[in-house]
Amino acid sequence: MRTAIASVAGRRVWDSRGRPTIECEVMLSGGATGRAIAPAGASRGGREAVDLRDGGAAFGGLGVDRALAHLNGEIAGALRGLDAADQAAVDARLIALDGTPNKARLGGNAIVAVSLAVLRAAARAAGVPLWRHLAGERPPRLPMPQIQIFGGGAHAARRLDLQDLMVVPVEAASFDRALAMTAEVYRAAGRLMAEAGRLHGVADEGGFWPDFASNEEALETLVRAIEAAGFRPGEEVAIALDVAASELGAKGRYRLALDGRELTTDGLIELLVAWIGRYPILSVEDPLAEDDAEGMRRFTRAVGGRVQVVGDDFLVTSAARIDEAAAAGACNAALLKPNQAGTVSETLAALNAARDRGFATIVSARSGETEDVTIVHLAVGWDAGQLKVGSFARSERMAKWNEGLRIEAALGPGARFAGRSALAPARR
Ligand code: 2PG
Ligand code: MG
Repeated sequence: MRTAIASVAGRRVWDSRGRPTIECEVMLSGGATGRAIAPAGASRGGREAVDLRDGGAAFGGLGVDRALAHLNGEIAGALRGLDAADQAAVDARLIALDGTPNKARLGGNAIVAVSLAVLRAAARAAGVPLWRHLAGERPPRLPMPQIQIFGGGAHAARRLDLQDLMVVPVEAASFDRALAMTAEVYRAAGRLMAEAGRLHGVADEGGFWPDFASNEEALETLVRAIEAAGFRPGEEVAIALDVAASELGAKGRYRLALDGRELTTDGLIELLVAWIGRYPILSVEDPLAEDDAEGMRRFTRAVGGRVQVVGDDFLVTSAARIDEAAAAGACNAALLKPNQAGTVSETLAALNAARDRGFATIVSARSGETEDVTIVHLAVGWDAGQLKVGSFARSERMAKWNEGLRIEAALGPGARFAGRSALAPARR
C-alpha cells in the first residue's frame, strides 16, 4: 500500500497576525507528502474545537508547544501505518485518541493541521489536485465569494460593532469576473476613505480600517463604494454582513458601542430588518448571539424567505447543531470552518447535514490565516457554493482567491461557477 502513513511531523510557524500556529507535514509510504497549517479565529464560538495554547508570558500566552508535543508524540505514533486514503478512519482515530468532546486534550489546532495534511497527502498520492480528488465524479463548481471591504469587531479593536462588511458580486458569471468586480469596489472604497481623510490602513482580514461615526455610516459608505465602482447596488453587487453578535452581548442583551445603544433581542432584530430594508443586504451571519437560539429563529422567520441567514458561532460546523437549528427553523445557511469542527470528516459531515436540510453552505477561512489554500479546494471539490476568506488585500487572503483562479483555469472553458443561485434562499 503506497498510501500508508509513514511519518507525521509538526513545526511551529506564524500566522497573519504574527502569532504562533501549527504546520503539519505527512509523508506516505509511497513518498507522497501533504502539508497544512492550522488557522485561528478571534471571534470564536464557545462550542468550537479547542485551540490549545500554552498560556504564560511568551507570545501573549499563545504558544503552541503543548499542542506540538502532542502532534509529534502521541498523534504521530497513533497514525503511523494507517491508510491516508481512508480519511474517515484517520479522523476517527484522531477523535478517539483525543477522547474529549471538543478536542481539548490534544488540541483542535494540532488535530486539524494533521487531518488536512493527511488529506493533501492522499490527493498527492492519487496524482490529482485536491479539488479533483474531493470532487470524484461530481462536476466541480467554483464558489460565489463573499469578500470583505470593511473589517470591524474583534478584527479592528472593536472600532465598529459590525464585524464583516462584505460584497457579493451577484451578477458575475465566473469566479474571475467576481474577483475583478470586487477589486473595483475595494479600490473605490479605499478612494472614498482617503477623500474623507479616513484611510488608516486595514484591519485583520485586509478590509479597510472602519473609521466611521456609526455602524450605519459603514453601510452607507459601502453602497457608495459599489456605485463609485460603476455597479448597481443589489443588482450587480450586493452586501453580506457578519454581525458576529456573540461579540456584542449574551442572554438577549446587546451593546452597539459605536452607536451608544443597548438592544434586546427584538431590538437588534428590528434594527437588522430595517437595514435590510434600506440597504441591498442579501446575507447576514450570526445576527444574534450563539446563546440566542430563539432570536435566531425569530430573525430567520422574519427575513429567511428573502435573505441568507448564516450560522457561524451559532452552528460551529457541527452536523448535530445544524440538524437542531434546521428543526427549530433557525438559519438557512451554514458557515463551514474546518478548525471549528477539528477534522476534515466532521467538516464534511456538517456540510452534508446542511445540504440535507436545504441549507446553503459557505466554506470559510479564519481571521488568523496563512499561505495555506486548502479550504479553496474544499469549497470547489465539495461544491459548497460559496467561499469566504476575508478581504481583497494581504497575501494570506489573496493566495486563496488566486488559487480559485488557478482551479477555474484548470477546468477550462467548461468551468462552472455557482453564481447567485448558491445563496439561500434562492438556492436551486
Ligand atoms: C468569522 C471569522 C472570519 P474569526 O467570524 O466569520 O471573518 O472570524 O476567524 O475571527 O472567527
Ligand atoms: Mg462569523
